[in-house]
Amino acid sequence: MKKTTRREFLKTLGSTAASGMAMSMLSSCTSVGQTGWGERKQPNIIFIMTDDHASHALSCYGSKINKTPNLDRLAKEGMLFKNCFCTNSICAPCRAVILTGKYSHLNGVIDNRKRFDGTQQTFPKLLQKVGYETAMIGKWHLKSDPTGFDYWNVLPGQGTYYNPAMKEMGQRKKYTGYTTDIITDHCIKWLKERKAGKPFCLMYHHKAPHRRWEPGPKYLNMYDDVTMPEPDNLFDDYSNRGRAAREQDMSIEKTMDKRDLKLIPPGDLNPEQKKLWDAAYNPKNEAFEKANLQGRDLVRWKYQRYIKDYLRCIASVDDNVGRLLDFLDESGLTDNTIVFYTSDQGFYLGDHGWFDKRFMYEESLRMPLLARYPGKIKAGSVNDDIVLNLDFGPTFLDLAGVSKPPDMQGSSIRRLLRGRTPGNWRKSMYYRYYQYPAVHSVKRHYGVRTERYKLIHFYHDIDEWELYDLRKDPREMKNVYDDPAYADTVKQLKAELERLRKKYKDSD
Ligand SMILES: [Ca+2]
Repeated sequence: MKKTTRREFLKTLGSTAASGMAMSMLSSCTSVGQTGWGERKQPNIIFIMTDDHASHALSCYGSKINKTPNLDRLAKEGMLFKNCFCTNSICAPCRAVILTGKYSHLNGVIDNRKRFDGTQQTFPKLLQKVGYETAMIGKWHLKSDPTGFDYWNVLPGQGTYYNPAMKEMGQRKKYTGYTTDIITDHCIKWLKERKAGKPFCLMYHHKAPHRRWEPGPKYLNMYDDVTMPEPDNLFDDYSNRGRAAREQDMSIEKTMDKRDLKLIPPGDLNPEQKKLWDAAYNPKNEAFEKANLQGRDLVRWKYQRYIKDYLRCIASVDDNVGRLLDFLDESGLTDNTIVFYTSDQGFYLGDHGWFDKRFMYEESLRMPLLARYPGKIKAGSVNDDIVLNLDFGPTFLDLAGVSKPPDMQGSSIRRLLRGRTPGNWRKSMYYRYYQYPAVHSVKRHYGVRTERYKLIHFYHDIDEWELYDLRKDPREMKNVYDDPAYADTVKQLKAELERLRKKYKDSD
């Protein structure tokens, strides 16, 4: 059956909706006084997170390069956040911020090398205390085993795209197939088998579309016949910027290696998968070898190879999110489940000539954020307030009727979800990145972003300031820090930066 047909079918069932489904819907709610919505029932929460999915690769955010019909469904039926930002644009730190509602310097995971201290307070633990059944399935990436979950089944470290090993409640098992499909299978299985009578919080976390962007068998030839539009600054020469932009090591031109570019196949394919892979990539690679490209032509080829593989991975994510949303429809869970979609941070899709993340520049600072709660969040609504990954934990707690512990630093976005932004909502955000010296050579920096401006200080082996006027220069191509016309702005932003550092207790 086609998706729309199935949904229409369920609608026509109306209140008689297969009595079993109705029962499961009722039994998955618990009365606990009032939740943040002023209701007596606690909603179920599904928190979908991907890894490195930039918002400009979602069609609901205006992507020029791909379509994401199932993710768009969440935007169409819920709210899209235009200005959701991370506080430290790299994998493990983002995850630790989300779990704790605290900045990196307080939760301890300042970079990917640190181990998460699972004994500390997290929102899943607090949800458990008020009766939620909690599960964490997919990419975890925090070194220590998950805590605060009744069930967990996670990829060790980064995990693999094919035939993944997973650690289920401490036990390692190996699976055959494509990881994006397998993680979704586990989520649907858990939803079917969870305890009746309890509201739930499910963390459904994909590895995709993280480097090395290995597409699933279904999409190995997707986009073969199209040429993707290039970003306008693919050949950025970093003039008008500082040393940090010039000295990074994350360019398509210089950093991408043969495995990234699929000139060497992935190592973990089984013979059947390898056959499909070779059939898809060998002819493309032979044509490339023959063409003997140089200079800008070579960069252009690398960009095409990279972006197509990245988007092929996203196509599988989109399919699988659709599969999960269909399951919610079929099992009568849609109406009492709030679904969030985000990515641990943004990514460069050839912008500035780069891939990867880390910088406080827009493409990696911004996270996609979609939220759907039928009848509660207005369908097709858009919010442009400054929202942070720091806010997710407090939001989930608020939705469950739990007040935020005083040491959590974010704020619940519940009122934003209702279309009523409080008058005192934040007008600026604080950012800090630490992982240097390290892979990709992005220098340490911290900064402040307001609706219009961004001030960044690069430090450690450098002492350089950058200021961008985002209204005039949304692509951040010109540092105007030394422009006398912005002297007052610099002064104000420095004061704001100090205020935020104090507020968030970042004193070093
Ligand atoms: Ca990431």
